[in-house]
Order: sequence, then structure tokens, then C-alpha cells
Amino acid sequence: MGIAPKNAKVEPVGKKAAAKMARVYLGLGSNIGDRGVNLREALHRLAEQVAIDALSALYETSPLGPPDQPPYLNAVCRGTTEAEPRDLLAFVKEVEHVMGRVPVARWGPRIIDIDILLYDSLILHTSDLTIPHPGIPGRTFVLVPLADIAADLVHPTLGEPVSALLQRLLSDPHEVRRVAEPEEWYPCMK
Ligand code: A4P
Ligand code: MG
Repeated sequence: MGIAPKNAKVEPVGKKAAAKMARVYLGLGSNIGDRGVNLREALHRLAEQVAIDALSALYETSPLGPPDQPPYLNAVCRGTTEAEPRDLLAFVKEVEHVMGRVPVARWGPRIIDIDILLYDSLILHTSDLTIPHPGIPGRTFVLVPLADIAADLVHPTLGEPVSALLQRLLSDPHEVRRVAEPEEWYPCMK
């Protein structure tokens, strides 16, 4: 058996180095089919890579985008994940795909939309991923559910808490109606 050099780092036998966990907030939306079932299925599938620990109430919201589409159900969840940002994007896109989402016009109707709203306090701009999600400050259908679970969370680039961002938006014409409490629409969050 060799002797370890004096300053060598000795890993404890049988112990894996702890993976870095990130805290993420994901926005969920659906306006086709049984919207509640779609959101529940998305949460169920997300649990494969994201340990979900908080969930907003469920909101019915008027559509942003082409007006001739049904209203949305929207919610926001919080969780922890070992996935790096790009891998998390690939994973949420895969969940959308498996659930049968087909590409339509931007902001067109969809079975499921999963947006990465926040990833720790990361600020990232690449061609296919922007974090924080740029829609956060302008959308009541994101800020209202986000405020349910993270009212005091300070937005990494705007430097203001979610509650303050929401206050500014009270004149947003998009209707946001609370339709179910978290434990009512997703009983496993109890
Ligand atoms: N992408 C970049 N950053 C992100 C991020 N942080 N999270 C890229 C997720 N995706 C991100 O998204 C297009 C591309 O954005 C992705 O391929 C990814 O590389 P998409 O989901 O395929 O298309 P989209 O959703 O039509 O476009 P976009 O611009 O992401 O729209 P949003 O912002 O998702 O808005 N009205 C109501 N009431 N409720 C809604 O939930 N949602 C939308 C979609 C429109 N109107 C709505 C709602
Ligand atoms: Mg999207």
C-alpha cells in the first residue's frame, strides 16, 4: 500500500462528494385540453429531476398573445435540482415534448409550457436560455403565483423583491383569478 503525500486530500471511503444543489422556480402554463390534469402531469414528470418543495395556488389567466385562444391555467413551483441550467432546459423541453406539445406560433396555445424563471441568483444570457426569465416583471400570470411562494425573493437583476414588482403591475389588464389552493389542485404537496 502506498503512502499518501503529506498534503493529499483524502476522500472518505464510500462517501460521494455532495453534488451542488440549485434552487429553482419554474412557471407552468396550459390552455389546451384538461388544463389541470396537464399541470399535474407536468409536476409529476418534473419530480424526476426537481425535488419540488413549494407550489403556488392555481390561477386562471387571460392569454397574452393572440387573443383567439382559450384562457390559461398558470402556477409556479419551487424546487431543488442537481441539473445544470442547460440540462434543466433540455429536461423541461423533453417533458413538454413527451406530454405532446407541438410547436406553434410564438405565444400560441399549448398543452404545457414550462419556463425556468429563476435558478439560484444566476444571471445568464445565451442564444437559447435567458435567466431570470425576461417575462417575470411584465406578467401578472407569473408574478401573482410567484408571490405566493416567494414574495420576499429579490430579483437578481432588478434588485427588487417579487412583491414590489407585482405592486407596479397592478394596472396589467390581464385577468388573474385564483381558482384553487395548492393542496386542492395538487394534493401530494400537503
Ligand atoms: N428560453 C430562453 N430562456 C428560457 C427560460 N428561462 N425558460 C427559450 C424556458 N425557455 C427559455 O420557448 C421558446 C424558447 O425560449 C425555448 O426553446 C428556449 O430555448 P417555447 O416555450 O418553446 O416557446 P414560447 O413559450 O411560445 O415562447 P416564449 O417567448 O418562451 O413565450 P413565454 O414567455 O413562455 O410565454 N398567457 C397566459 N395567460 N399564460 C401563459 O402562461 N404563456 C405564453 C408563453 C404566452 N401567453 C401566456 C402564457
Ligand atoms: Mg415558454
